[in-house]
Amino acid sequence: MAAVTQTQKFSKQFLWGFATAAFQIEGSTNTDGRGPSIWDAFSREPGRTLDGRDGDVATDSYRLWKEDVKLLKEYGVRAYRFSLSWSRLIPLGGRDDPVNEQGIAFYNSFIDALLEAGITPFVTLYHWDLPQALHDRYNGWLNKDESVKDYTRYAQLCFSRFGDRVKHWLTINEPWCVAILGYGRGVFAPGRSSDRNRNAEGDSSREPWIVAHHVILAHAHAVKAYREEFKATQGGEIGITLNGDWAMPYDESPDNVAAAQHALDFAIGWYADPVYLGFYPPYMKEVLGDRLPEYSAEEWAIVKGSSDFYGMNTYTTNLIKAGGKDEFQGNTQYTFTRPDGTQLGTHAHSPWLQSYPDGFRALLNYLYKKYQKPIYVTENGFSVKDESFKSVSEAIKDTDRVDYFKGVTNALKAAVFEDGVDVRSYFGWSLLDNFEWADGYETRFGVTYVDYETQKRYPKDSARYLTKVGF
Ligand code: GBH
Repeated sequence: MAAVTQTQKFSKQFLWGFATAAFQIEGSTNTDGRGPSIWDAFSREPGRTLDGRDGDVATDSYRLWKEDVKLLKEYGVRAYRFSLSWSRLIPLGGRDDPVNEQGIAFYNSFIDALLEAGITPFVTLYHWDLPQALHDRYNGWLNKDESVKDYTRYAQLCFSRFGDRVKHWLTINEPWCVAILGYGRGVFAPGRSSDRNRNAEGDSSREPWIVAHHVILAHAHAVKAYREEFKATQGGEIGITLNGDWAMPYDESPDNVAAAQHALDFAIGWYADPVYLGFYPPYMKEVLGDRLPEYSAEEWAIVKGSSDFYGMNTYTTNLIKAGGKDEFQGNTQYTFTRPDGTQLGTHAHSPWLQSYPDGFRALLNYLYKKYQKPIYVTENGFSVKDESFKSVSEAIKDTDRVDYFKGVTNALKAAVFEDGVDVRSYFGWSLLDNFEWADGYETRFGVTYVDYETQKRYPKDSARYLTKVGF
């Protein structure tokens, strides 16, 4: 691949910035009328997070949001991606439950401050924090009719209260994680799986596929409501955002080449094929049989075409070998070690993450060709190894993260300017170090270091680097 010069620039409309999610930064879980979410209780259970810490304070952004806006201004971003806490807006979550006006007021002030600073709000409706009351009431996402109706009403509330100013909506963040990590592996809230050492309830062979089926439907109904009731007057865009990493055959053997496609089918096609193409990947049907639920004709009509763009969260590339019994990976095996024993890239703190910029470019090309939609890169980032064990002055010299962003932004430019892929945003994950789910606070993804003792924020070199790229 030819080298690309840094002088090529994106258009003024290109939305670059950073991303966060409500539960990972807000804290104040019991303030101003917020109701509990499934992550509140889950993160407080002993053994659920690596460092035993929960989300009750996080980066304290519910209180310190003005500092976050100040940082965004300092970094010169054009856009900021954040999520709304459902249970802050509707504490009990349901369609007939009361709205919390204090929650509405909080996000109103926040959105207004962003706009005043010339920063475009890019809003996620659901980043994994289901209202606890809905889980207690009817088992949350396992209940199709109730969850679809309640989620749609929640989405409508957000469109009606914020849609005069918010023109970029994401329905669901990474449904793969909701289904597999929440209901398959049981490592994320609500913590359900077949593993009785880990979880008291659940069925890993069935629930993930059912939950995903319902989540897609809920997404599709929210989009339908937006298009029918809001789009004409508000003029915004709406879609889903999927996690998915590039999959490369371990070697050129036909089995491994086929396996790489199978890995993509289970990680991405599971959602993208229904939403953009109107069917489930045939390979998934082959593996899961009748455990993969079907939609009725009326449901397919709502699901197919239910995203205005492709929302892409990506972090790494995996080498794929055929075989193994991990159904969640489509019965393929993932590795970072090449046949000659070398590593694909630089190790992050997260065991599942290595840098590999060519994979980022390849994934953009694959998705654009297959789904033929403009792509919004809504998350991409790197956790530097052992960053939590360094002093602040050491940690902010985050060379591995700078190198990662250097590689990826060059790959992005190559995909856009050489390959002709239509990419419209780039959000680095994350504005701040924050609550990294089951990892607690030990794993840091921020371009800003957070000292959790004082809540002081320290820009890292990577923040400066992306500001300089400037897009
Ligand atoms: C994103 O997920 C999230 O949207 C964000 O909230 C999070 O903070 C960020 O990334 C960093 O982790 O080995 O089976 O457990 C990234 C997608 C998919 C990456 C699952 C980790 C682990 C698979 N994630 N993957 S497994």
